Amino acid sequence: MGEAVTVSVENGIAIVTIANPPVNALGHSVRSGLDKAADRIDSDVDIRAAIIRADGSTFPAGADIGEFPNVPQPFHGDVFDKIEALPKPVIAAIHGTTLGGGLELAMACHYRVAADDSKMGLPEVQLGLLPGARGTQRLPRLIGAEAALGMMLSGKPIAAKKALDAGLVDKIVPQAELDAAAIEMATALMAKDGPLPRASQDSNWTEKDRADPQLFDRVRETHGRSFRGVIAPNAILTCVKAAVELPFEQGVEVESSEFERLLASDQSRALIHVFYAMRETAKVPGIGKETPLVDIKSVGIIGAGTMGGGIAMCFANAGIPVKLVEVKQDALDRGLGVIRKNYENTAKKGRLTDDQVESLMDSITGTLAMEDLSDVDLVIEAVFESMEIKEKVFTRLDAIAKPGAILASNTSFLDIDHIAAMTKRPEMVLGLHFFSPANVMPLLEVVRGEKSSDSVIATGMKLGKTLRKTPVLARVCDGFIANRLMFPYMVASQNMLLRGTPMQEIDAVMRQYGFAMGPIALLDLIGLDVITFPGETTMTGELVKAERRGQKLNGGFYDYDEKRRGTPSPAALDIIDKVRQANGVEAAPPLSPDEILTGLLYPVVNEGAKILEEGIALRAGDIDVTAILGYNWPSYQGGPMCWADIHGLPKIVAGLEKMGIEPSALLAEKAASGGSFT
Ligand code: 3H9
Repeated sequence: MGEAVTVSVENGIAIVTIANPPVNALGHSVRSGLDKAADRIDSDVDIRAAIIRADGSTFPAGADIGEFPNVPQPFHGDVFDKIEALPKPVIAAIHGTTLGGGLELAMACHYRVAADDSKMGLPEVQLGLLPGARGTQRLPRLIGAEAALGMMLSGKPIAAKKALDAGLVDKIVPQAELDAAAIEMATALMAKDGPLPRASQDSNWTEKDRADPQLFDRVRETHGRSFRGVIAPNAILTCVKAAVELPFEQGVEVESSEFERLLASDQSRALIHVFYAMRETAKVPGIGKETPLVDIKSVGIIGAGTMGGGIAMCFANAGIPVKLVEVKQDALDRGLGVIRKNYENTAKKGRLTDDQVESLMDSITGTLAMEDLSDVDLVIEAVFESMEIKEKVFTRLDAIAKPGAILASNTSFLDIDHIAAMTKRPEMVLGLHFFSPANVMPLLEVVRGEKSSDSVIATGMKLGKTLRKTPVLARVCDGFIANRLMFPYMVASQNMLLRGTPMQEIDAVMRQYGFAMGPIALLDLIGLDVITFPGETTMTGELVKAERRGQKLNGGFYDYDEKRRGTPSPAALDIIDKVRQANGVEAAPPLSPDEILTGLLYPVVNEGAKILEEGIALRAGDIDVTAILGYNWPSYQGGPMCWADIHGLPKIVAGLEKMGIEPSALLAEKAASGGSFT
């Protein structure tokens, strides 16, 4: 491996090149290299200007996250300050995705020239952090506190053109001309005398911002949602206030202490875990670049209901033509109608043109003949969840599909191995479990049957990426990872309700934890009929019998007003009471918020441990990702397994035992040995 930072001098210009693949993260070697380069630029009389650039796909995409939670040394901010203090002009030549510490480095340079297709951002908030290398102090001075807060609170990058308009960069040029443009700029600057522009000393914006007393209230209002549950946004606000009100050096002190506080927090530990876990799911031991893939150029989908239709949209969106099969014309028409309506709604919001809607619809062909699937590369079955029906579908499909075609089921809990056994090609069968609505939800569970080939699994995982979803590999079991994991949560919440804890209290505790809605409201949203078998005498079964199907029809546990705000339904409370009596359950005093939280979450952690122990999931991080992407588990809690580690495994084992639930062997072992899941 070469040096992470090299310096060459040509015609009085020092060209400082960063080379630290894959994203030129500002790890120790890069920071030390930049520190030495700054010393050389300062002391070498032959150097009259400098350019900082990067090899590879991007200017640094940030600090090296792997060094956290330690405070890295030498500290980024100190190195950047040294660069800004240089008496010779320093130009940052920016390309790719210049993020976090990378943008902070660029802001410490005196000038910035950027490739016109590059992006710049400060995504630290997504890691539970803030831009801790003077970013909260330099950005408000360059583009104003309001725009700076917009970037820091959303964490979203902006395009080069917008950066130019905002005053964040001085010039944009086509990527191919970037180096030449930087050299041209340096040459012109060498001939010029006068003070260098230093962001830390720029007071234009701070003076304006000080004269705008409503600024921070306005920002709080505009970005209200970003503040929910998380601590980093308030810390960012504190730092930017300091940037507006205090001299740079004092602002830096505020930033450093806030950064270190966040770095030591559970939230950043959880979010950094999620960052790595999201990227790790795609890695499957034994499957690599050499594993042959099946080329998926066309797809068949059986069933044009909610799931089938949503899956068809995923493929159409990815530019892969779809044949959509139904048994009856009216069901097919209905399915295609729903798809069209979804696309038209997107067009109404301005996110598709009318022509795009037509061309997407053209890529989905409806048919009543399964025989039409004889030439597609992949078939996904999305029919009613009955093994009897699936047996018939797969037996027939096997006879129709061409040799080498992959046959997948979208079942959410049925046995993939049993389904595969209906065919003469079990090695070509797998589960592709989408979450509803399939065109929106970002998770894809790829379910590996006993006989699924490596090539089929590799193709399934790749498909996740093609469809812009995060693929997670699961083995066969009832409910795979996400649904199996959350089943105890749903059961526990209903037991609490049955024993007399009010529904609104159960839901409030879980909202407080960070879920968008609590488990009881979630049941109403999913639809009580969807989760209940006909004739069931459970609470949900009795509610369905009373024609209460949830939000969509007559309310469920809650009654809903026209704004979909729920209040506990007296009719539902009556039904709960009857079910309680019929089952001989005694009402107990309502549980405390802590008892609700642990009563709902400990069983999930226990199930997660079993999923891991049985090899259903490859790693604890995969379980966390399925919970976050499939069930909107708050990412700042890290998912159930990371949360368990932070919360304390011995406490969870003791709590489970008190509830009369046997802790899984893996959980008990980890708790006893001081181990952790993540
Ligand atoms: C920060 O800067 C704090 C400072 O304010 C203050 C300091 C005091 N570090 O995503 P990909 C790895 S906080 C270490 O698949 P893409 C990644 O894990 C940082 N590793 O590629 C993966 O490894 P592997 C603020 C990193 O092309 C590989 O690179 N910056 C980092 O889809 C490829 O990543 C961010 O939060 C990193 N900073 O997307 C930016 N970044 O191959 C985070 C990536 O072993 N990064 N890796 O799985 C990104 O958003 C995307 O990676 C990026 C490329 C858009 C750059």
